[in-house]
Amino acid sequence: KAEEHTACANQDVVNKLQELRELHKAKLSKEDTWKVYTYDKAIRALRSYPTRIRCYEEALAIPGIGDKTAQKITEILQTGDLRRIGYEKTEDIEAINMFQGIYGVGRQTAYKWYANGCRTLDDVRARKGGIKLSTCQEIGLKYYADINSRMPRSEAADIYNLIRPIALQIDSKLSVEIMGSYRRGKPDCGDVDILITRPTGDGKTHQGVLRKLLGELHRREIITEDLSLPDTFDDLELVYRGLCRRDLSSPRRRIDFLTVPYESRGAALLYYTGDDIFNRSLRLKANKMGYSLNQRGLYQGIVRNPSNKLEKLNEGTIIASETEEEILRILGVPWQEPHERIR
Ligand code: DCP
Ligand code: MG
Ligand code: MN
Repeated sequence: KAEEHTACANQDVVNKLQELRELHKAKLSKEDTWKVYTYDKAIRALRSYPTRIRCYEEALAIPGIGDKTAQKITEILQTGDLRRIGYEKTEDIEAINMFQGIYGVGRQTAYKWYANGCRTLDDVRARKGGIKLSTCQEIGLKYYADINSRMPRSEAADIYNLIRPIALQIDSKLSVEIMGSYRRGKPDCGDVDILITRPTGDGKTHQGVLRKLLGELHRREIITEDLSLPDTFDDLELVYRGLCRRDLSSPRRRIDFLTVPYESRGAALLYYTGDDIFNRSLRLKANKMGYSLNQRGLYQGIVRNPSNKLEKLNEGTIIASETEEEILRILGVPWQEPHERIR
């Protein structure tokens, strides 16, 4: 039972609102940020709404949907279209969205390139306006089409099944798992997310494994480009991003690795399974209860600087991290199978 198979009675409405959301997402004003938030909330509400919406009043009665969104929903229901999309879809926004499809290009860079006169990917290739690209961005541009297409689930499985035995050859006690949209059962995946950890017992850790594994995957031409390597391979928690391919005739695919100490396995499973919206709501719930949740664990008693919430004045103590069940139980969230963890 995968995400896409969960029938949504108002899928066409969701699609149009999603399209409008993406257009606002590309803009910079506070108002646009607020609109993205509003549409996210409405889309979430619509996804779990069981029946076809009949009229404006019915839409307005759904928690999370306000007057203006209800009007838009009515327009989509009546005309099959949303005029607002046309108004928002200006040439600059389309170009900026396209530039942001280049790996490593954020909104600021996309705007800068537009201001420098770039309108197409060819303009970017020609470095129009004297723009400069980082190594990552060059790779992102070169494999633009590959990176921006999703792979069938079976291809993600093939890539994982190539990598797992190679990792186990390095250390047979490793736990190597495929996460992200694959674990949620999606029929297509944007990338391959792999979690590596090692049950303790003989005193050894997975330290050093990622470096060896990446070396081996490069040698076998499974990994073709690195996008971001850890600063040092000495830590137990490492993040890697790169490109890989199943075989020489396959497109390049994005691949991510995360390694964590075994005590953090539950928190890492929870984090890396997602989806990102589910994670955000869990973190919010944790914060409201006075806890703090990240990929390492659930913490209690973290004191933050009131004028800079990002600064921790105290590390707090870890109260759960080994299993997903334990973390969800403490948060008072009923158990949800991976395929149910969707926005
Ligand atoms: N994640 C998160 N917040 C982010 C990015 C990621 O919580 N900003 C977590 C939840 C994601 C998981 O990491 O499910 C993997 O990230 P991906 O970007 O690979 O997303 P998915 O695998 O869910 O989807 P896709 O098929 O697009 O890769
Ligand atoms: Mg993924
Ligand atoms: Mn990923």
